[in-house]
Amino acid sequence: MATQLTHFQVSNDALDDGPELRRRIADDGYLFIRQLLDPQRLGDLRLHMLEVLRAGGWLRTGSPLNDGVADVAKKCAEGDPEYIAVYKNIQQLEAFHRLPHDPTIISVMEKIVGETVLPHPSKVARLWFPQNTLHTTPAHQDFVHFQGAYDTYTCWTPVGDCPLALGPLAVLVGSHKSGEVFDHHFALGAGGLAVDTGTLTGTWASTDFASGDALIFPSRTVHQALPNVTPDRLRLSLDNRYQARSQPIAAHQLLPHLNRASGQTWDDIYPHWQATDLQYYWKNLNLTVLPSDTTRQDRGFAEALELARQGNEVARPFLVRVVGRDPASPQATAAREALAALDAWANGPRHLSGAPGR
Ligand SMILES: O=C(O)CCC(=O)C(=O)O
Ligand SMILES: [Fe+2]
Repeated sequence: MATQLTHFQVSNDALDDGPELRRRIADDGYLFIRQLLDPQRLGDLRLHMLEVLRAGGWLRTGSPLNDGVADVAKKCAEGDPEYIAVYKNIQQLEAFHRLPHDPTIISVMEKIVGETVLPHPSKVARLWFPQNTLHTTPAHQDFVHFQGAYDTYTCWTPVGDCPLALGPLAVLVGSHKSGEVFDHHFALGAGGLAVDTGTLTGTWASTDFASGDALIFPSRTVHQALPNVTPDRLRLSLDNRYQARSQPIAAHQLLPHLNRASGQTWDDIYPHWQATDLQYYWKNLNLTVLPSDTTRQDRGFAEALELARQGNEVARPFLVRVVGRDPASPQATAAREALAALDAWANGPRHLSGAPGR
């Protein structure tokens, strides 16, 4: 990331002006809106989420719930089995699925896409530990993960205040403009794929977020998280996706987030809810559903294996995670072999032919 970080332009003045919102997002690749969401509603969701984290043992014993003070001994990252175990309980929260349907967000999204909007059924929370900056979300374009239509928009919002030190999202201003989906390569952090920002020009922008502030960007804007450099605070956030209902959506966006790792289905989630109006709300909408494409994810996995075989430590936490998640899977077998090769390098590269320094 460039050392220079500018502050977002605030777009509250244009909230009622669809053409102006579209012009700004087309120019800059993002919209930043202060207090789009009711902080009280987010505050309630925050407490529900923190209760789940406390039950999962993630919070420091005796600390005030709302402070979100982590027990750093429990730190884990998205995709780790310990993370998935707690995340499944977040996914069961009805308020977590309801908030992204808030009329104020829908109304802004409708102005941006110019027609009836579809909030993606897959709803996403991020629960980022402090002292875990190796796993900060790397620079990427959302299209590689969410696919479907290019005109899919992410709305990122912290659940609670998120000053720069807690690691909010940053965007590379104007990076959507080439229209390209850039090459992505294996990296740690959410999504596991990063774009090489060395080849991109532009200015990074972010800001201190207050609870209720929202960042909206289209699927080809390059963005990343800033590191959570607080000593002990968890960063909680939501990132949900929206598109015109008439546009195609990828099949995996109709399933619970991280279901491939968690095995969680909607039928596991819905029994915990009071209301039924948002259950399977997309079923009768006659959507165009595209098959999911895992080519980039498969290539990232192959790169991680290759890095380990070459003695590069960077992929170790990822490969350990793959083994821990489903030890009987073919991916776990490949990951175990690559980890054995990595251990051989670590324990005595001098004894291996072709080792560095020979
Ligand atoms: O919150 C994060 O760290 C990642 C979020 C992200 O990449 C997104 O909202 O698209
Ligand atoms: Fe993203």
